[in-house]
Amino acid sequence: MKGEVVTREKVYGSPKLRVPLPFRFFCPGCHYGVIVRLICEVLEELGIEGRAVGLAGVGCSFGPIPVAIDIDFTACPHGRAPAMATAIKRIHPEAVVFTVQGDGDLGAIGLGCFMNALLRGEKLTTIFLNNACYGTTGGQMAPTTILGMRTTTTPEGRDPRTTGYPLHAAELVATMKGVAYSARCTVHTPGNFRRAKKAVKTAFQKQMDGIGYGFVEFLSACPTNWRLSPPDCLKFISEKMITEYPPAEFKNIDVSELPVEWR
Ligand SMILES: Cc1ncc(C[n+]2csc(CCOP(=O)(O)OP(=O)(O)O)c2C)c(N)n1
Ligand code: SF4
Repeated sequence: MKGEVVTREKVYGSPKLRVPLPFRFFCPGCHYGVIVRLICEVLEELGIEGRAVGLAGVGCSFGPIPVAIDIDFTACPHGRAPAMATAIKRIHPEAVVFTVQGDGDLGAIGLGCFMNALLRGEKLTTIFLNNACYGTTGGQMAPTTILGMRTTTTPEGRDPRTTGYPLHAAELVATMKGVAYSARCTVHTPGNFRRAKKAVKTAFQKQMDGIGYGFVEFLSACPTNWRLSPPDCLKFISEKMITEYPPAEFKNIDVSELPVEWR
């Protein structure tokens, strides 16, 4: 009726851990903000705000993410988040320690550091941000750039004869014995957001249960360097990225499936 004031129950709001930041921290249409929200929701739902420790790699996550999530969070030298996370976890085994790393940070400069943390079977969780380029420095080719994709260093499109083949991190991680969980997700639709939340929760749970490393790869839009509008980025993810990088759970084991010597 005209003039009637309708009050509605609030059913969805910002997570308490999500520190409101000015828009300029991420470009419009970047999925990093969505992933930050997802991490906050998971930490709150697991009730681990007080013992979670985050470590961000160098990249677009470096500045904003440690201040956007209201927990103990620091940034690391390029590619070295798994080493810093290892030290923190071993000194404070009760802490729930996780890294947030881009594909340049984890898959290029930090690949050795990451691989060794996996080989050691550290009880850590890693959120891997795959936007198929180096976002911060101007959109250069990353190990995850898909074949034929134009970047500032592959202006004719990535050619495997000169730059090799893309890194399939979630599949690779799943082959390693110290790993308890490995999945690839996207946040480009609400349904995928929900599935991704479940994956991140499981990856944290594996660490909390002392089973092993938990890893979640995210396909993430970078409108600025892909030179696409935010809606076209969603199309690019659903038509191109997902073909190269299918979202799936590649490993999910419990204690009974660990190698005998590991239990
Ligand atoms: C030791 C070192 N080498 C190079 C750089 C320059 N650098 C800063 S960010 C970056 C790329 C980060 O790309 P990615 O990990 O994909 O993260 P994104 O920016 O896409 O989030 C590079 C090479 C640096 N800061 N430190
Ligand atoms: S450059 Fe790309 S990854 Fe970085 S904030 Fe902008 S859209 Fe996001």
